[in-house]
Amino acid sequence: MAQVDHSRMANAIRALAMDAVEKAKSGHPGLPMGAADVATVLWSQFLKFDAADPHWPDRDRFILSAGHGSMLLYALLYLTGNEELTLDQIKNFRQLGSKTPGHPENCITSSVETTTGPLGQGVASSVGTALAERLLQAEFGDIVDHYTYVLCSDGDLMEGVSHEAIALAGHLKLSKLIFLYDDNGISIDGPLSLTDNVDQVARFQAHGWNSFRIDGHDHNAIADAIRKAQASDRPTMIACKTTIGFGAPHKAGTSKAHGEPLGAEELAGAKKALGWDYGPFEIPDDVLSAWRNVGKQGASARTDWLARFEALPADKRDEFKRRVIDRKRPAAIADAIRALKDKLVAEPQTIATRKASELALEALTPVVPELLLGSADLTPSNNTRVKQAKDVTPDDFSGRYIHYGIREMGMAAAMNGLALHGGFAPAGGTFLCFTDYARPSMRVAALSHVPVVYIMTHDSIGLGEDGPTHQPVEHLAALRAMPNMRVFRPADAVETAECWQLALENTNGPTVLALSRQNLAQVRTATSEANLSATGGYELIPAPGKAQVSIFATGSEVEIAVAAQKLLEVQGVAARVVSVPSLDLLLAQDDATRAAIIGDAPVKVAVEAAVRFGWDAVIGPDGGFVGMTGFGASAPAKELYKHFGITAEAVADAAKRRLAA
Ligand SMILES: Cc1ncc(C[n+]2csc(CCOP(=O)(O)OP(=O)(O)O)c2C)c(N)n1
Ligand SMILES: [Mg+2]
Repeated sequence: MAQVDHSRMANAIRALAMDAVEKAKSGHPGLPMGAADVATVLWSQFLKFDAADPHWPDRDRFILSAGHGSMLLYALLYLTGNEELTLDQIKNFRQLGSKTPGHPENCITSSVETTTGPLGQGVASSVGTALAERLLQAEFGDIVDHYTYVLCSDGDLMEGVSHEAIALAGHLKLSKLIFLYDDNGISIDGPLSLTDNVDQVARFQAHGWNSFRIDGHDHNAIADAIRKAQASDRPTMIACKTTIGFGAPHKAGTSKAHGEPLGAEELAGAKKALGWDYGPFEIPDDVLSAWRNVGKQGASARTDWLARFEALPADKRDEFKRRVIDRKRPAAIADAIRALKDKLVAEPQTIATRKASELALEALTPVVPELLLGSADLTPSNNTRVKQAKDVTPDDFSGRYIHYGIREMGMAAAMNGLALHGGFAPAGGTFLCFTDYARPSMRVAALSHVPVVYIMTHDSIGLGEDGPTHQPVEHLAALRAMPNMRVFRPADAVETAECWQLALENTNGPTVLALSRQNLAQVRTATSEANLSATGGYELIPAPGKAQVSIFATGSEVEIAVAAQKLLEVQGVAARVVSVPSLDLLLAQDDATRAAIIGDAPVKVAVEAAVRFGWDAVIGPDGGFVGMTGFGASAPAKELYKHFGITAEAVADAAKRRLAA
């Protein structure tokens, strides 16, 4: 077979990127053109993959953190013979229904490892990807043995989350994590010198990485650098000096190459300069077949791997298959939760729901080995650490507890990488208020259907003395507004157990558990086979007779609703209480189910120690709402509830005023 020159292979990427962006009349040609040499060396000489099975569990992961350069990834997938990424898909770049959306989305294109586009997210999630590899190797041995490569840009490294990510990776000595930094000195506004003069190589070294600079167009230098990175005992960042839009006669090296079609003339000039004498989307046979061979290079490694996998003891093999390949949760979750509920009904507990969450985790840990707990430095407050959990350390990856440090977004992004890698159900904690710090990664999880659990404690003014900086008021509404983000706020220990079951059984997206700091009476005192929280809401207390009032409440305010119901009963008003552990899940029920739960009492009142936003869907614009209208204050919790008027009396009054109207 005739050898095809490296630069012709790289030019195939450049040409496809130019042509696809030109046809779509939008997109980013600059990065694929600049990073084509780096990508060609990596994919043709190092990346362990088999295009025939893009989901082979032990493939090297390639994460394009600079998602705007998506055509680089699509070109590589097409050229190497990935069946999903046909030439037609490239021609349909950025069109509705294509496998080639503007930025890579793992839930649209199954061969894309992770959704990127918000700069920094790929860099940060890759820490979880590389960590998953270490953890699984500690558990399953050498059937897990791969690298995680990240192609990142100036923007990725300017984003704050990159700090959290590289600090965590450096601390954990994730030596199989390799960053290829597209060091082109250009961002949208112009040369980087407008805004930044960080010495990135020194910065990474300060974070415990191995890092150095190379010429990103010199394929021998690139190959040497990757070999050095592979041999390192630390994660490695290779700063690859490149020219954005390499080959474009006027736009190369300028921000004009970043994010718009080159235009017919510039495109023709670039092809001429690159010696690429072919029409739009045309790849000459020799180049295509060289790339197709790259796609087949990993076939024998995969066959070997399959043989080693088959030779594993049956229980290990089945467990690996369940967790990493089929990604199914254990059936034993339901039994463990039912047993816990029975125990709680037999011996009711007045405890904070954060403590109830710990009880649920104690029950779940033995039956859900993929559960990977952790906290952003609030372990004793979040109650995330169960007795069984051992810490993960740089020298021992056999543990199941991660101290993420004070890095909320870094944690949430790493959890995305851990879950997407396969093998783990990550669950990480912080205060509910600090979901703001994690939100960009939480949004990526929701958008790209990543099953992770956020253990968010201190969920209202009920946290008390820490005051308004720590008291969430708008967070529940904000999280409920996010599509595919499930939000639970359980009322007691029984509901907390039910919500944990629902969180772990939801493999289609992320879940927030909003948990109280303060103790709550157990309102669920009867045994129930069924998971009552599964419809988002249910009638906790029926009205004595025909209901005149429905009271809706979540979490810590359910006991207030229960007290209000009693007050009203004494005054001759028949009220029912509906517990709503998940408002979003209730609203997502079919019309009949939702209507039955909401009921037809003429007066509706909701109570939640948060803002009203979102509740009108249940109580209507004229319904009564008892909650917060502004920020909280620093004082003991009980005083705050009185001060802000979140009391049983206020709920009963709101109902009576409406009955009288
Ligand atoms: C969080 C976030 N902020 C802003 C953007 C918009 N954006 C896309 S690329 C980019 C910067 C481009 O510079 P660089 O990362 O160096 O990429 P290059 O132009 O070199 O390809 C920006 C600001 C984004 N995608 N994500
Ligand atoms: Mg740049």
